[in-house]
Amino acid sequence: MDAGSPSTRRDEALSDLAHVEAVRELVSRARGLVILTGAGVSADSGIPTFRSAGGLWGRHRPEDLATPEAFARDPRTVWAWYEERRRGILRSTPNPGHRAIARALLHRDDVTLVTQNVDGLHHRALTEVAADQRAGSDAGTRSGGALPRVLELHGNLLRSRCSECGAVDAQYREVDAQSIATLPRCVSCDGLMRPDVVWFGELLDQGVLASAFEAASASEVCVVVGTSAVVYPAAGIPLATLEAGGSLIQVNYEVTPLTTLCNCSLRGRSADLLPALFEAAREGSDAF
Ligand code: BV8
Ligand code: ZN
Repeated sequence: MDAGSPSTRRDEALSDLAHVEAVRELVSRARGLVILTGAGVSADSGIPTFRSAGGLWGRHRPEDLATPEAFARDPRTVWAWYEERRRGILRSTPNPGHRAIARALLHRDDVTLVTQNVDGLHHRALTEVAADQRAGSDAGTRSGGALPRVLELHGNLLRSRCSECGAVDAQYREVDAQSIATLPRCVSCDGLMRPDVVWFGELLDQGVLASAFEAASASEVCVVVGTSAVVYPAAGIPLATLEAGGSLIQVNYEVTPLTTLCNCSLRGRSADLLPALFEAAREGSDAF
């Protein structure tokens, strides 16, 4: 599947693994690769998504829980919902899709990972795969050195932040959301702590966002994995690659607003498709 001009851009709903060959060449030879992930990449780790069947927003309205107004109105309920999600994250482990992305990042320094996810699983996968590579149990070329940066657009759920002075606690501490009195408070100013995530109506970290768009505009290929592509400004990142003349590959088992803009849309579970898509990185081949 060549990079293709807009006229060849179409939703080639290539089913599953049988077609991953067609795009592996495009991905492994791209000069600059940006990977944007959403909740779907963590679904195979047992973490509920937001909008697909059985997702979090099916049972709750985002406006009721993931906004500063909701937290001001009822911090106990918001913390109870987030603490349930945090415990789920602590019980989960990175899946083969996270590890495949980690290998790609460790294998080449012109790969940028941008995630909407707040579960920290990409960083855990990077830590695990890098350790395996150092121990020699996982092929790959990167030895030692700092881990590649993960651009977390929407923050990280295992961190908390003071709603008054902004002090961040990077350590996960179990939250007892039984009553207002048991909610966590800031050690510096005694302000109420909140989950360190970006809520609807809140600005993203402008430095992180600028880095994400810069990488997207400089990449020949953007691979979008497991996102319904409805939340902005994150959903604008793949468009930056397209606008700069690059190609768009989607990995999702549903159609999304990006599908018709893709050079190709691989339909299936990311835990199955990503190891095949980034296989070259696993074998340590030069191509990738
Ligand atoms: C802002 C953190 C401005 C909290 C989240 C109209 C147009 C444009 C924008 C807006 C608009 N109206 C309102 C806005 C702004 C709003 C927005 O985009 N709303 C949308 C809903 C219309 N955006 C904002 O508010 C952003 N801030 O714009 O500020 C501003 C300006 C001035 C002053 C102040 C502010 C902030 C947005 C961030 C919100 N926070 N999360 C938390 O997690 O609780 S968003 C939340 O949605 C998560 O981060 C999640 O990652 C993200 C996106 O969802 P997805 O990741 O895509 O997940 P989803 O379930 O939707 O889809 C999963 C997909 O995976 C599906 O397609 C499914 O098929 C697929 N899948 C499932 N399993 C698998 C799979 N695929 C492959 N394999 C599988 N196994
Ligand atoms: Zn404080």
